[in-house]
Amino acid sequence: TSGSSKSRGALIVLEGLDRSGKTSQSSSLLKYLERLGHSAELWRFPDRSSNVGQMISSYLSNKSQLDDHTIHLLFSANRWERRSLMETKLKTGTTLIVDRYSYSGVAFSSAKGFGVEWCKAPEIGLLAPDLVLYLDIQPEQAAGRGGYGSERYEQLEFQRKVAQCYQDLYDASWKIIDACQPMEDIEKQLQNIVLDCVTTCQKGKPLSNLWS
Ligand code: NYM
Repeated sequence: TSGSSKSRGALIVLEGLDRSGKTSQSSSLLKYLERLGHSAELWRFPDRSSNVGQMISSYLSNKSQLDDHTIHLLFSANRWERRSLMETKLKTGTTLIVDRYSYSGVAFSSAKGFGVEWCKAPEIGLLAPDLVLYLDIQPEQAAGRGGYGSERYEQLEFQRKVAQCYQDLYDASWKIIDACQPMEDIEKQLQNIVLDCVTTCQKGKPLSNLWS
């Protein structure tokens, strides 16, 4: 029941191409859950605040070069260094809205040509999300949204490959949301799905690990 100290929080992940609206929708979801009185936090990966995160950040802004395998493993390490805190938060009843997770790791690296199984391997044992929300947008439309910044990967040709890799990762449990609808419509759809998930987790759905 709501308010029970034993009920756990939900692990909710937003995925999508660059400029698909994940970041705005994540903050909007956080406010929504807080308005309803839920304990919730907004997380994002890469988490640029750690030492590993700073290496990633410097790579993304083209201030450093790294071997493609190395950066893949750093993204994964950046999730591993938050795993235990993530579990504690969830078990103590805080819902986490997470802007990008292992699926970004796999989609962006397999878009470089790595095998999906190789990409997934370092993610095995991280917490499995209770819900994956995919903000679906055509790469061309995303590119037209105020343009990409100067970060690595923010190029149409590459985003097309990433879109294909995301498609290869989809399973029936993902909620695919058309990211080209008016923002308020997207918000409403996400709110309904998320509330449902939060309730299911409160009722005792067990936590599990990737990659199943
Ligand atoms: N990215 C993100 C990866 O390549 N692998 C990962 O594991 C994660 C979490 O980093 N273009 C890429 C996707 C983005 C970039 O993300 C930075 P953001 O959401 O722009 O900070």
